Amino acid sequence: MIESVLEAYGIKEAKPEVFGNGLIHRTWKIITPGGQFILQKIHDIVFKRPQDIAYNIRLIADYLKQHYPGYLFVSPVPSCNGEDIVRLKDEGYFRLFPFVKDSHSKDIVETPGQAYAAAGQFGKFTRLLSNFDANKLRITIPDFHNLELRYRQFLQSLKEGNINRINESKNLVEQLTDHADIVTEYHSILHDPGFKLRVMHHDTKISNVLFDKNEQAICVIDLDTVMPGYYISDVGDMMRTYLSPVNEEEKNFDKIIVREDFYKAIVKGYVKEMKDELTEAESKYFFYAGKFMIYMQALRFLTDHVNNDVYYGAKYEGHNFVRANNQMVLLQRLAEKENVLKKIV
Ligand code: GN1
Ligand code: MG
Repeated sequence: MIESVLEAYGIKEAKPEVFGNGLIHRTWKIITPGGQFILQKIHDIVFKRPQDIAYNIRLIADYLKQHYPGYLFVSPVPSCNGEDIVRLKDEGYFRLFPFVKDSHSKDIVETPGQAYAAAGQFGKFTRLLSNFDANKLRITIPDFHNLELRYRQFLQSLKEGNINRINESKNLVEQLTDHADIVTEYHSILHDPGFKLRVMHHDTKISNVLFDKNEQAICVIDLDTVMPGYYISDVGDMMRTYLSPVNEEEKNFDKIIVREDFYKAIVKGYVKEMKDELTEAESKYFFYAGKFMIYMQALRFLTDHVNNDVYYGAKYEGHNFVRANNQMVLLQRLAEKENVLKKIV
């Protein structure tokens, strides 16, 4: 399969290696005598119109090239036919990126400096696109971070999902419904004119930032979910994934802690880039951003568990249940620090 894809790019001799650990796409590093690449197979059940991803990336690439020619933006390599995305019959959609020389990504945030640098990169991305009309972008996943919908899907799964799993999840279901005020608050944001619809990345985990040899953050990658959205999505997902030294896969929940210095680093790094952009209303929602994203991820994991893991898949029995409980614990750890953390902004 990979060979036929690479043929479309005129690449003959190549050594593919499985790369990264995203939950949705499959990714390979392709080493050829002429250079290194990243090949991705787009998950076309999740992204129903892969062409829309290519369209968005092209639009943004052109805008940035015109207005900020010095900004490093990783665009797909065109195929021999000049396409940004290649479709193989019966196999699906693929795209190829250049592998940025001497770059590496990280799976865990080890220092506040890294959190600061990453937050700066995501803030900069949105800032540079602040005069670009976000509504020109195509919606690659409808309602992706619509918390009201995620909550409804969660309630729906409790009616139609796997009965045994629902019964076993009673405790967590109760905790999640107890926090439904997070959904109510989201509703008020939607109707608050102080909140601007901006170009958001929507997947700000640390592995979506490239670092160079000197550990400087150089750019953001994985632009499939770049869509119009609210800044709480990006800031919140950084909190969800940088605050704790362990991620959603951790089964020993004692290891889940919220590191204040990392919180501070996220806020500082983001604000450094976005201070002139954020409205007064938005600036009050940093802490909420963390709650919003952690809560939504807990809902999504439990919904998927109850729906027999159709979306995220599971490597072992109860995998998404562990992930959901993990995120719920993280939400509690965050809530415990509310007073301290709110002083930081
Ligand atoms: C998915 O595929 P990956 O790992 O980049 C998901 C994110 C979740 C994340 C949780 C399109 O991202 O929304 O936050 O898993 N992406 C999609 O790890 O659903
Ligand atoms: Mg992603």
